[in-house]
Amino acid sequence: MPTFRNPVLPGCHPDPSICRAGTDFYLVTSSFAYYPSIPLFHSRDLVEWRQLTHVLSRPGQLALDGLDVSDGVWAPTIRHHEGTFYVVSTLAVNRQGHLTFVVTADDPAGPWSDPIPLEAEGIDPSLFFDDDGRCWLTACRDAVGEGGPGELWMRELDLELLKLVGPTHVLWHGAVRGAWVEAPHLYKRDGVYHLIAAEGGTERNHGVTAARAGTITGPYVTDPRSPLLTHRHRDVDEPIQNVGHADLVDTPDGETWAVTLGVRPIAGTHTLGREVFLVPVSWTAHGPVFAPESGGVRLSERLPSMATGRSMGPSSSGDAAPARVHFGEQALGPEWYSLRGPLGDRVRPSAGGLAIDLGTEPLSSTGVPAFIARRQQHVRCHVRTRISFMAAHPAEEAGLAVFQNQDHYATLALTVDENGSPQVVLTVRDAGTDTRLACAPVDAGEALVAVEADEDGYTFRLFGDQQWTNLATVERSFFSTERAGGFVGVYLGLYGTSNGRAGQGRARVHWFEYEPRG
Ligand code: 6LW
Repeated sequence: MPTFRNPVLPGCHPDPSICRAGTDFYLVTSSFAYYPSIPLFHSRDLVEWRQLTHVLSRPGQLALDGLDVSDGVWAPTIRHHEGTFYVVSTLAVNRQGHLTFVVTADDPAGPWSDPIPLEAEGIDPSLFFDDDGRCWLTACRDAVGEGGPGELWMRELDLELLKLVGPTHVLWHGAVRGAWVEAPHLYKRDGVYHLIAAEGGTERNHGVTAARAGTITGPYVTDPRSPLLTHRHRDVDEPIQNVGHADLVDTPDGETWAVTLGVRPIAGTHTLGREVFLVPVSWTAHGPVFAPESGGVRLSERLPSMATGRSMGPSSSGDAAPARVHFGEQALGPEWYSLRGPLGDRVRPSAGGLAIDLGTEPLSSTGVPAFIARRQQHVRCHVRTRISFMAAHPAEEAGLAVFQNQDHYATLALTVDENGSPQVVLTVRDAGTDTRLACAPVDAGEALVAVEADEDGYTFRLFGDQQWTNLATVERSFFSTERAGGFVGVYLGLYGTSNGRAGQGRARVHWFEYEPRG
């Protein structure tokens, strides 16, 4: 039987939502404090995904400044209705305030509108278009009167005004009250409204639960088969864990598939973040059945029927990324992000390579440091880069970063010592405290540096005297989400900072290479 490899989107792509327009599928994921916001992918077969654009990519559309990396844009939903694409999402502000918004586009490749705020409480908004043309927004909020998890509610969205109207309908409190019911999506099948949700929190207890009703406003009755999909009961050594937060789509030839998030831990920790897995769904009189043959999410899954007969690549989309980027004058690809806002000219491709004007803000700031990064998408991979930089002061540095969040990362940077001699320094920041792990002299402000990652650790390397030297290895679990906290996986990138000093330092990155290793 022809198969494909899961995850279909490797690396940090949590909270997937999917829709179909004709024979085209579109998928969006959370982007947190990374900028641009809300990556949007296109596929014709559900397996091979190509990034089309970002939904929010103009300066000033969202205020991400000051936010923790795991705050920002959470759990967008994408829907297509009568020629218009809609994305609803939430801006999480220091995990306390939540601002829900909607954006629209005629073409998913853009332009997308500016965000229009909606008076919606809570997180994880979704849209459902009923047969009568009315649109309903569902979302999750703290249970009223309980101040805790969780309650799914619904209100009508006036599509002309893009405004919530009419009363709030409380739909459901989950299969287990108090188990963090969130990520609601509503579907209608054979006259029955099916509400599916995530429950159990986005860690080991995560799962997909369901309820159903004969009328849209309810009452919703818990599907006694809940959880419909979970790996919480599985051995901790299973390759895929924490599955949940699913969205369903029907193919033109009548199959249903779910996209869901999951992680691939090693010895109990994961570094790649929550990734997108594709799961077959069948329908019975009781509702959707996830993974009817295997009962769970698999690394190797049967191809969607519309994809059989097409020649599929050996593995999933993430492996198609270009290995070495030379940073000519053309714009950076969509796989590159900054933190909390655009960098303007501060980091720019140029004929001589990527020019990084040192920012005063360090990577530990919650502003917009001079930093660009891409997701780590393979446990076994390496990054290499050649950087020229002559620091004017030991506080100035530029180099490679393995980044989890502003309190938890490692840098391998070119700088100078107290005597002004160039050196490469490896520093680890753990829960906000910096520790220098290694340093080595280099010639005249130029270095070839690398990080090699595998199941055990991240080895930081320096090239000199015709060979690579290992400076130190940081254990892999240090960079895990379990250790760092929050909702994201590792990003690998390039940065330059003067650590608060005034100055005009500029680093030049000749090339950057990201390559999976077998
Ligand atoms: C997302 C929500 C969640 O909105 O994490 O734990 C949030 N659950 O569903 C960010 O991914």
